[in-house]
Amino acid sequence: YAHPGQPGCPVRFRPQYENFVGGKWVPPVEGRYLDDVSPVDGRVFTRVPRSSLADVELAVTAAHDALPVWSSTSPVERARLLLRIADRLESDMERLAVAESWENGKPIREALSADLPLAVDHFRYFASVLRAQEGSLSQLDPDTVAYHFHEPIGVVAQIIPWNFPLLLAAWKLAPALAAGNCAVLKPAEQTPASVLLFIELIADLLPDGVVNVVNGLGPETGRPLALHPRIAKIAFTGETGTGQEIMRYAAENVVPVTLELGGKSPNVFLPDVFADDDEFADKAVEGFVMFALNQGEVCTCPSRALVHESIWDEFLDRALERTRSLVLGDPLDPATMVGAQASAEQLQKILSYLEIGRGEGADLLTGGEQRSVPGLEGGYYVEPTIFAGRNDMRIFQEEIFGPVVSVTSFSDVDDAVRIANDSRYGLGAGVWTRDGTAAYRMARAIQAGRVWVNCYHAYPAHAAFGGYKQSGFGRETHLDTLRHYQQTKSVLVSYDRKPT
Ligand code: TXE
Repeated sequence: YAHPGQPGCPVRFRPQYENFVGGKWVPPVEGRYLDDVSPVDGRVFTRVPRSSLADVELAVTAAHDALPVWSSTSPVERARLLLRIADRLESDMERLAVAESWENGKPIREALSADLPLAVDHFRYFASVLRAQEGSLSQLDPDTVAYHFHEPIGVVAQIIPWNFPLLLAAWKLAPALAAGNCAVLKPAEQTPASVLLFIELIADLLPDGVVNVVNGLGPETGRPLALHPRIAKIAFTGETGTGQEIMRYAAENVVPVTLELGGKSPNVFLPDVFADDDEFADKAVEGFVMFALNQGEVCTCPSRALVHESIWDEFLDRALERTRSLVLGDPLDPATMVGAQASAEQLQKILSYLEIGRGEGADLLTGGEQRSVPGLEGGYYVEPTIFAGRNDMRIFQEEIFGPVVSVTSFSDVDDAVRIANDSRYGLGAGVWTRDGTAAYRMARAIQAGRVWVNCYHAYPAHAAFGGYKQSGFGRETHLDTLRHYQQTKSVLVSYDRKPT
């Protein structure tokens, strides 16, 4: 693929974007903008509003203006809109994938095969669950019933990070709209443009004010949005520390929150991985190198690998060989498997953890350095890195959010569960074995919202996703999500003719 600005590239970014408020593109009230830098080459390629409370105010008002009509549309009508959004997105996947790759640094092969198709399916999934959802009725005595209705919650604030800009916009918007809410979405300041291209693509389908987008920094735009007294719910994905702040804001207005936060997910390899089936062994090694998917900038990154002591040497030999064969380079080259880290700050954070790992005595088995890609010298590239060490080291306990895996060994299933659970986080986990009993025991004992058995990094709609412990709460990509965007109204009716 050509880079934006080069002949043949399907994406042309505007030099400047605006907020999307009440169905219109609206400049920021204070007239300030932020540069948007591509991590591929470290250069500014567009700019977006640096919004303030005044912009948030406009967006929340526009959403409230749209709410009475939108919240009373029929499920059929809302489902139809979601399906049209999905079709529109699908018809322009290549352009959006290139935009996302350029802005976030992820390999185009991943954007095309995962981010975009999953986003499309997400809208279709929520169109379906909406149509299938029913209320309920309780008969309290022969003459008294309680009807339960799922009502929209109102205007929702949705704050998303930069690692999966389009997919996470879909994860947030699809259930919110399905449930009959209006949304004010704040993209991450590092990756607003791909979300804005998506909104531009579907703008004519959306009734004015149903979806609004305000751009800007967390404290200047996200904070006033989350603190706004007319917001009825906050959905947030990002760092655990920011999630704690969001809960404090929500407490001000007593509104519900769903949080999808950080992780330090264990990926456990049992002794039978190399038993006799080479295909399975290859699959397990592929599962190990998933730590480099999306450059490790995934909340469920399998950043701790737990390898049974009996297979330690053989497993690491194969894992090292496979890791060294990962192709790092220009994200828009379809051969690239590891692209650029999303921002200069993230690059610095990862490099500092490479130093921390060395400093605390972990064995650096491969990688460990920043890389320069010819022709893209300003970009942010880091070698896939494997450390061996102990679970009490910082590189095993803290979220690095880069292509870095920390490996340790275990003696039996109980030991593996103990190590896996020795973490403040509980988002994802992987278990690799042909032993069904061991897999079941481990999957049930590991404190994580999603355990993959003999697979990893699959995020289909129709399987609930979310955290235990400090990885947050609430579930996405599932019918459960619809419930987070609804209130239950019970109408208790007496049909008794006798006077009470
Ligand atoms: O996250 P933030 P950052 C982790 C990862 C990464 C670290 C920092 O370890 O290195 O977090 O990334 C908005 N009020 N994850 O700083 O700050 C912000 O503008 C309201 C894990 O980018 O949480 C952005 O839109 N909003 C994670 C969003 O919150 C605020 C994905 C996320 O930014 C705010 C990303 C505030 N006070 C990073 N401060 C995951 N779980 O996938 C910031 N924001």
